Amino acid sequence: MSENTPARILVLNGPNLNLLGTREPEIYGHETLADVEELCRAAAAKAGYEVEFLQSNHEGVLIDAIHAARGTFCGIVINPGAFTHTSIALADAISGVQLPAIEVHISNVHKREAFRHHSYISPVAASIIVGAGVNGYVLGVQQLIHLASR
Ligand code: CA2
Repeated sequence: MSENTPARILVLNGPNLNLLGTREPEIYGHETLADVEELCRAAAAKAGYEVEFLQSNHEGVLIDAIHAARGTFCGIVINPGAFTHTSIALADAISGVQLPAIEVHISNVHKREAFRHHSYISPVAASIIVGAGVNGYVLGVQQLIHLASR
């Protein structure tokens, strides 16, 4: 880790991900968002990193959290939910703060409806993890730590 890089990771979750584990288990699995938070904290702690974990159904709340991450976090793991496919504003926020962002999707969006195949976030993401279930968040945390350690 370089001297000035905070050992803190921001994990963001977009709309409806608060429902994780309660509906559509065939697509999103049985783990809840609280389980995901625990997985992220455990993966980060192994390398001496802390996690701040936030879910919001509101685009502006996610954008404000991204803006506030500058200087405080080494990067962002983000599952933008359906904002992935709609939000230029979220993409602009990520490119604006110049922090590495790892885009995570629990499901393999490319196996699903055509409208899920396009992401406004992917062009501004450092890495993209798709279809690995909730383990994608763990991979995202590990990838950010890898990037911060270079
Ligand atoms: O696969 C993913 O992680 C998604 O980002 C999930 C989004 C979807 O709009 C993206 O296309 C792919 C939806 C999140 C909604 O999560 C729910 C979880 C359980 C029950 C209902 C919704």
